[in-house]
Amino acid sequence: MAFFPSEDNKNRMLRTLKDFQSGTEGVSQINILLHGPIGAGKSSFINSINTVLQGHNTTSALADSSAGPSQSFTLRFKTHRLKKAGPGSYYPFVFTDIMGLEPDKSQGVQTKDIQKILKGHVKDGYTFNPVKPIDKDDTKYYNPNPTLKDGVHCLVSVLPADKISIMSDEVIQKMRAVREKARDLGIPQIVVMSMVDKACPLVIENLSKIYTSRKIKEKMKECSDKLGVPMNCIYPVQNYHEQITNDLHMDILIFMAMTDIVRFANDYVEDQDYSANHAK
Ligand SMILES: Nc1nc2c(ncn2[C@@H]2O[C@H](COP(=O)(O)OP(=O)(O)OP(=O)(O)O)[C@@H](O)[C@H]2O)c(=O)[nH]1
Ligand SMILES: [Mg+2]
Repeated sequence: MAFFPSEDNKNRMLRTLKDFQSGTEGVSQINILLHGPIGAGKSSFINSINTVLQGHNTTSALADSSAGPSQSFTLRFKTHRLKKAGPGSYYPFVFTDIMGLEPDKSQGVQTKDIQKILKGHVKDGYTFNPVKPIDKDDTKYYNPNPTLKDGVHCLVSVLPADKISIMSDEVIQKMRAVREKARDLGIPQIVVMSMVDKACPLVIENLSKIYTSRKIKEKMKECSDKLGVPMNCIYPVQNYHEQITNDLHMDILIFMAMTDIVRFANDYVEDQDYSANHAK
């Protein structure tokens, strides 16, 4: 890897994110959707981005440590904006952290709901009904005519490195179905592989070992095979969850994922906008 994890590199990525602005008319913010199994670290990833941008620990997306392993904490379709310095100022990207995907049909968000979210049909604040997807009759939360600004601009699949091997086929199938839908719509996607600290004993002691750890490579390969994505779309991270102070390597890994998410999403929005304007 030609990349060298230094403060300089970190600050460069921080600057890129701080300066980012959507250049597309009518689309003032980038919509990022996180999906993945229950407890994969989706909420923690949003908190971690907030932490690296602020430079100190935060808890905006409310990662929950008390929820049991089979009960998803995030039930509502809620978008999270990240605060910038200055009153009322926010970063021009928003995250939606949806309820975890469950193998059992009666639990977790339905694939059909996610497909509607991708297209921008579902409005902020909707509460998922695990036994019934949203439909047109829901006048409060269903948007029948979404435009580019309403849809998802990047799909982020979150997989926990320590549990990839034991994930059920049903969950993998659900994730693949969502990914395929996103692909059909041309939406860019990346995979965030969380919990790297739990997957490799060398990394637990010293996160800088992540760049050379064979175990982490193996786990990335497993993600790649199971979800059918190339290795270069997989970003290993350790989320902030109990650390009080910022760590250079944690920051760098989170920034590497985030700068690419924003870049891919922005390219997608520009391309869609260009195609729409030239089809007229
Ligand atoms: N060791 C470690 N723990 C993590 C990491 N990321 C998240 N956690 C912990 O894992 C648990 C689940 O994380 P969440 O962020 O709530 O997971 P989620 O995907 O939002 O879960 P649901 O909303 O229930 O689907 C929490 O107790 C987190 O503190 C990580 O990278 N390493
Ligand atoms: Mg959550």
